[in-house]
Amino acid sequence: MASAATTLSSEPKKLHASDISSIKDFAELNKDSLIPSNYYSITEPRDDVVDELAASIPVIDFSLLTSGDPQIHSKAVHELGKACAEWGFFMLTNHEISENLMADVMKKSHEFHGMPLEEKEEFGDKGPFTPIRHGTSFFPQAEEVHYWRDYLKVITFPEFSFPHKPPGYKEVAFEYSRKIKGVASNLLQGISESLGLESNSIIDSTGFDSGLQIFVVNLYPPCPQPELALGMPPHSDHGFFTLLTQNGIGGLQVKHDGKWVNVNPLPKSLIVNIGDQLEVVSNGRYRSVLHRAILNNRETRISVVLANGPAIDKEVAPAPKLLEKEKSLFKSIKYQDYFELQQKSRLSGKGGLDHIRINAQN
Ligand SMILES: O=C(O)CCC(=O)C(=O)O
Repeated sequence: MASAATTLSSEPKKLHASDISSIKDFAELNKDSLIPSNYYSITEPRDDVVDELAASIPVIDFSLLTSGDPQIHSKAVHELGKACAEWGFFMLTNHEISENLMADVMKKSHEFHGMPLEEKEEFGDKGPFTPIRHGTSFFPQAEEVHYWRDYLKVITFPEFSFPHKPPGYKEVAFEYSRKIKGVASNLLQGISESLGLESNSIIDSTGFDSGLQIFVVNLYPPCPQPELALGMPPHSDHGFFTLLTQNGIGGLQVKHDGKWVNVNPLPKSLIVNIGDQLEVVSNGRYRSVLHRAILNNRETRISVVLANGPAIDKEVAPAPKLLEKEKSLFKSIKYQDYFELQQKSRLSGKGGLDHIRINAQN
């Protein structure tokens, strides 16, 4: 069995990710080596990336969305709907989550991944519904190609779980998870209104108040050949939307009009991307956005990503009011079943949604 201390020769070798428990440890020991050939995951040409569009990424001001002034509120709802329809992606400013809390979450997340592997062994990934999972790549045992990231994934809602170390992590994570849930709830109300539905319509029909929240902490170590590998492949997220913050190091790209756009978040903002369940309830009006994580060869990148979705036992379908004048584009499916489906097909873009799409001919 190859250990993290394996030294690569000048020829790229194939190295099974199940033999690497942490790409961070592997990268630290193999700084100047070629990466294993089964980490080659960039298949599209680099000129698919456009920088001109980065400045056009929509910005939503949370304080306007939650304003008590009906005019200000409805203008913000309109902007939110436009961002969801045109990009499926936006930056959220003035969201009321303190800078200190965000900094604490990032610091503790760094400390978690920095602990020796033996300290993290008890959290080893044992499957999608295990409350706490630490691992590398996405699902190494089932992949042909692996991804240059380590992760911690924790179910933080409806029940809160969290690693008991490093000290203080659980406490800041609890506070952050609850604050994000509040922001997500307000966003979902605004999104309902933007679709012409009652403010609480999606929240009530999908059991959002006891909905699944997954707290993901991705670590992407420097990669000696960032032009060949990815931290995460193009994918959409399974829930309603995901709120992301990072440690100041770029790497997220979103697909817009067929091109990859680099995301350079505004200071203190949260990055929000629309997930598959919102595409379903909005009957395709708000499409989930493809995104991926690219790498660099200098600095470690950390992203803290909170996915917020329906209650796992709820059947999710397009909102009935939207179907008064149009055909349903999706079959209804229990969120738990969708989540499992999406985990299996995640590495193929929006493969999860393809399973429940109703063909136009039907
Ligand atoms: O780290 C990033 O920028 C992307 C993370 C992501 O897409 C995910 O965790 O699903």
